[in-house]
Amino acid sequence: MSHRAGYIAIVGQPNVGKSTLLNRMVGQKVSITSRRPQTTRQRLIGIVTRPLAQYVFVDTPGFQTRHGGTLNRLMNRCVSRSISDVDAVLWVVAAPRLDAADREVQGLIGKTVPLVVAVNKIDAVGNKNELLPLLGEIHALAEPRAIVPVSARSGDGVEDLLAALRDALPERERLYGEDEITTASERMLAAELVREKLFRLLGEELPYSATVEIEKFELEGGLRRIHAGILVDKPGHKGIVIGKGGAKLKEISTQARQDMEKLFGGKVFLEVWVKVKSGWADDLGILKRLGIE
Ligand SMILES: Nc1nc2c(ncn2[C@@H]2O[C@H](COP(=O)(O)OP(=O)(O)OP(=O)(O)O)[C@@H](O)[C@H]2O)c(=O)[nH]1
Ligand SMILES: [Mg+2]
Repeated sequence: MSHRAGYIAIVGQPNVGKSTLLNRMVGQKVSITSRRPQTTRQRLIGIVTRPLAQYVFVDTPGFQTRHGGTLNRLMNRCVSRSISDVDAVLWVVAAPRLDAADREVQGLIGKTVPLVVAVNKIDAVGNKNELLPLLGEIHALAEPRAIVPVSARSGDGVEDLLAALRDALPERERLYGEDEITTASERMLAAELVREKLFRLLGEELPYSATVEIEKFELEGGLRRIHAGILVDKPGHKGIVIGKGGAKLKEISTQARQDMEKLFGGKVFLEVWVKVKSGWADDLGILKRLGIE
C-alpha cells in the first residue's frame, strides 16, 4: 500500500467534541477542551503519524451563528478559511440527533472537499439502534465518503475513523517529522492550558472575555520558567478567578503546570497573575497580539 498524507479540517458546531477527538487521535492534549461551548478560539494543528499515513488535523472553533461581535466574526472566518485549503474535512456531530446548527455547518462545508463524518458521544447512547435514523439523515444530507460512530471519550471507533480518513487523503509523502504532534509553540500551548483550567474550574462564573497571555517563557536546562497573566474585563472578575484565600488561582496554576509537564516532558515552574483589562474582546490590537486574526 502507498503512503498517504494531507490536511484535514475538523469542523462542527460548538461543544460536539472536536478537540477531545483530536486529542484522542494524537494521544496527547494538544487542544484544550471543556464543557463550555466555544472553548477553542483559533486554529490549531495536531499531527498523527502512522506507518502508511500522516494526518495533519486542523482543529477549529465551533462554527457559531448566534452572536455577533468581533471575536465571533474572527472565529467564523477562521473556520471558513480552514475549509478552503485542506485535502479533506472531518465534520463532527454529537449523537443522537442533528439540530439546526449542525445543518447550518453542513451547508457551509458544501460538497467540494472529500468529507468524512464522525458521530461522536456514542457512549451516551444506550441502544445503538437509536443511531440509525441519524446515520440515514447524514447520508442523505451530506453524501459523505464515510460516517463513523465514535466516542472521543472512550476511544471507541477512533481507529475506524482514522482508516476512513486515510482513504480520503491523497497519495503523498509525510509532511512533518514523525515525532511532531503540533505546530503550536510551547508558549501558545502553555497559555491555552491555563485557559483550559479557567474554563473548567470556573464554569459559568467565568466571563467569556477572560484570556491568557504568557509574559515570560524561559528554558533553563530542562526546567521551563513560565509567567502567565490572566486578563479579565472587570475588577469583580479578578476576585472570582483568585477565589477565597487564593484557592482558585492556586488550583488553576497547579493543574495547568501538571498538564504542561506532561506535554513538554520536563519540569515546569509556573506563576500566574490576574489583571484587569477592559473591553479586550473588541480590541483588535489585543486580538492580533494573541494571534487571533
Ligand atoms: N460523553 C461524551 N462526552 C464527550 C465526548 N467527547 C467530548 N465530550 C465532552 O463534550 C464537551 C465538549 O468537548 P470539546 O472537545 O471541548 O468540544 P469542541 O467541539 O472542541 O468545542 P468548541 O471548541 O467549544 O467548539 C466536553 O465536556 C467533553 O468532555 C464523548 O465522546 N462522549
Ligand atoms: Mg474545541
